[in-house]
Amino acid sequence: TIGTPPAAFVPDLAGLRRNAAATLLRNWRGSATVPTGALYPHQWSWDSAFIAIGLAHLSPRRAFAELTALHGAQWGDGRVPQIVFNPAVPEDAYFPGPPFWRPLPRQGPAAGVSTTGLVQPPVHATAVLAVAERHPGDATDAAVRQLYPRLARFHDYLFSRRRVASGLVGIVHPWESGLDNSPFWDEPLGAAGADLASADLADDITGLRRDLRHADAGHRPTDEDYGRYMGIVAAYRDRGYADDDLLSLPFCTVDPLFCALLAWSEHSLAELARRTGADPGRHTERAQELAYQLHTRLFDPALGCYVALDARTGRPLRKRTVSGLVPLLLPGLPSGRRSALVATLTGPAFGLGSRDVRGVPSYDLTAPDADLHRYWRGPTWMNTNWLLWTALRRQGETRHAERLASDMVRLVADAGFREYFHPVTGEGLGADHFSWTAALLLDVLA
Ligand code: 9WN
Repeated sequence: TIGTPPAAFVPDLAGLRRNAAATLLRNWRGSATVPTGALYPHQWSWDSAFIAIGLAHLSPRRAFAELTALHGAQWGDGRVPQIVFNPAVPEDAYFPGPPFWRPLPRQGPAAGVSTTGLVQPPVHATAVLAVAERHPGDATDAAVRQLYPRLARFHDYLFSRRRVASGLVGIVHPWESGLDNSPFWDEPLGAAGADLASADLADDITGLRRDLRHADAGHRPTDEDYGRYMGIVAAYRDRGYADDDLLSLPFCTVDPLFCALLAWSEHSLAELARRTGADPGRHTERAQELAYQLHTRLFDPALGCYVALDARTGRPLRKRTVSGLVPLLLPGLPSGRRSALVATLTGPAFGLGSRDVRGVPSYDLTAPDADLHRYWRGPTWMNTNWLLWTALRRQGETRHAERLASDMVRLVADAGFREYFHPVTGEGLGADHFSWTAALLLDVLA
């Protein structure tokens, strides 16, 4: 009745935990977990790392199995692929499916294993360490001994083959950032578009896209984005996914989230090395060197966050995106950096703690081109929120961390285990039964 205050929000935490576990079970395919059944019917690299962090609360054996399966598709050159295709799924169930990525080169995966030729943000060593810390024992020691050399080879690949712009590590496709249609990539994609005009772009991109059968077109990247994504892959594929002369590729950028996760995971790798009797020193050194480059080259004091860099032109890509807040995870931030990032996080652009904003949006809410329904251009995502929640706790920002955790719980309690959420209304967007949403909620509720 009028005048009655709304009931206080009391989430059913036991029910949420049960449903999160059920979501992960539903998406398990025998050796790994799909991000969600229809839209993404294969194994994705950074999804599996987040999923393992959640599985650690249910079954450490399964958590290690998830990451072992992923690393079974590691390439000869060390790269851990963005997607491992499930041979039991029809090749046209996901676009672009296996045929588009062929031929895979000699330095690719083992014979009979089908993958893409890209990578995703390296959060895997951190996931392995998280599972290991929660479950000490012989089985964990054996899993760590098995996974450590593979994780180290992946990082070796990134540090040796993907180094661009004085020591920073680059990406060669928006898909490698994990934040595919982030506003960061508008400018470099626009420039690539001109070069790609004559490449083998499909005429009927809409007809080929499978995502549009499972999600609202207004929540997804556009056809124009897809055309460019395909052209950039084609250029990389046609040179055998070779990483020589990266700057001659149509797209080559440096992303703050990618570099911050690599530096963070390199610290995790140092701890995993210690546990296996290997030398942690080289990992710590690499982590510190990369963090130094990130802190000195990518922080934009006027925006109050880190920005990306177009490695081809040397131009900074000056936007406030959630990627630019993720370096808050790193130990040893330069003086004043923590408070600058927290001010941005809690200011009007991201609105953490404000009554009108749910979680941390993927893009600056005050930007004229923010689109609160469309993928990485505004909506709130559980994985980036989990990274920031972790960062806030590590930096001793307990009050903000608690507020973020309660926003995350409430979003899921209201809208379900959705892929992403409207940052103002909390409406669920994209796919449902989304694995990392379930996994990371389990971790927040632990
Ligand atoms: C391309 C699986 C993946 C996530 C990415 C997210 C989305 C794929 C797509 O889904 O990307 O990799 O087809 O749109 O952007 O971060 O890993 O959940």
